[in-house]
Amino acid sequence: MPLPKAELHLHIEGTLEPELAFALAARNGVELPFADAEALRHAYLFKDLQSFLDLYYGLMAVLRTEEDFADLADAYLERAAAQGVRHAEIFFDPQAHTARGVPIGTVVEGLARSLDRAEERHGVSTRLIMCFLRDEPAESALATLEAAKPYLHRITGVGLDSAETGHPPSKFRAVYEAAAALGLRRVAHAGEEGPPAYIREALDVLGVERIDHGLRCMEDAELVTRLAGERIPLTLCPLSNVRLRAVDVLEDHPLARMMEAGLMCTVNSDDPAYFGGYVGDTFHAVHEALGLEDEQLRELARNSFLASFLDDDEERRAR
Ligand code: ES4
Ligand code: ZN
Repeated sequence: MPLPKAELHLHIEGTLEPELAFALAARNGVELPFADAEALRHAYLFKDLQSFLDLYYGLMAVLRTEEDFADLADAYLERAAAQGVRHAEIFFDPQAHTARGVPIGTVVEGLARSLDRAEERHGVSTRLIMCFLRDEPAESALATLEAAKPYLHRITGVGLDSAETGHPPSKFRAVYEAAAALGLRRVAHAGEEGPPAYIREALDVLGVERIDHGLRCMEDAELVTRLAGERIPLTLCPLSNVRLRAVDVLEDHPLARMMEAGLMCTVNSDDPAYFGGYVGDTFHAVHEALGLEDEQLRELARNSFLASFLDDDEERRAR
C-alpha cells in the first residue's frame, strides 16, 4: 500500500502523456510536429523553465473539447490514485486555452465532468486552482478572473505560474486583491527560478497561503527563519527541479536540508508527464537519492494534508 498523500502542486496540462496527446490529435484533426509518441518523448530534454514551457504550450493544441479535458483529468486521477493520492489540488491555465479559442467554460466543465466522479471512481477528493500566466499582462489576468465568474463555485483558489524571471508577484497585486474579495484562496509559484525577494512579495503583496516551489529561499537565511516560524507550506517538486536544471542531480536537491531547517515541505509532481514521474515515483526517488528515512516520508505525507485546502473533517477522512 503506497503512503496516503495529497498532491498540492500539479498542472493538469502537465499530465498530458505523449500517447494521449497523439490520440487527441487524431480525434481533433490536429497535426503535431513529431512522428509519434516515442519521438515526442525524446524531445523532453530541457535546458531551463522556458525551453520546457515552449514545448508544453505547443502540445496543448490537442486539447479542444470538454471531453478532451475530462479524458486528461481521468487519466491523471487513475495514475495518482494508484500511487496513494487521496486528495489533489489541481492547477489549470485558462489563458493557455482561451488564447487558442477554447473558452474557459469548456475547460472548467470538462475538468469538472471528471472531478465530479473522482471520489466514487478513484477515492480521490479534488479542488481546482486557476493559475494566471505571469508573463502575460496583469490586465489579461483580471479579464480571466472576470471570465471565470460563472464558474467560481467550482474553483477554490488562484495561482500564478509560467515564466518567473522578470515577472514579480507585485505585478498581480490588483488581481489577487480581487480574488481575495471573491473568497478565493491564494497561492503562487515563487523562488523556482526567481529570487528570494519574489517569495517575500508573494507573501506580503499577494497574501498567499502557500508558496509553490520556494526552492531559492535557501539563499536567504532570514527568509528561511520566517517561513519556518510562520509554517508557510512549500510545494516542492524535486523531479521538476532536476529536469529544468534548477539543481544538477537529485542527490543535490536541498529537500532534506529544508526539512532540517524546520520548513513545512511537501513533495509534488508538477508536470509528471514531462518530468519523469508521478508523486509516488517522486517519494520513491527522494527516498533513494536523499536517503530520507521512513519517518521523514511520513512527515511529508502528513504535511500534504495539513497544507491542503480541506477542512479538518475532510482532512481526517482523506488520510
Ligand atoms: C510549470 Cl514547472 C512550472 N513552472 C512554472 N509554470 C509552470 N506551468 C507548468 N509547469
Ligand atoms: Zn508548477
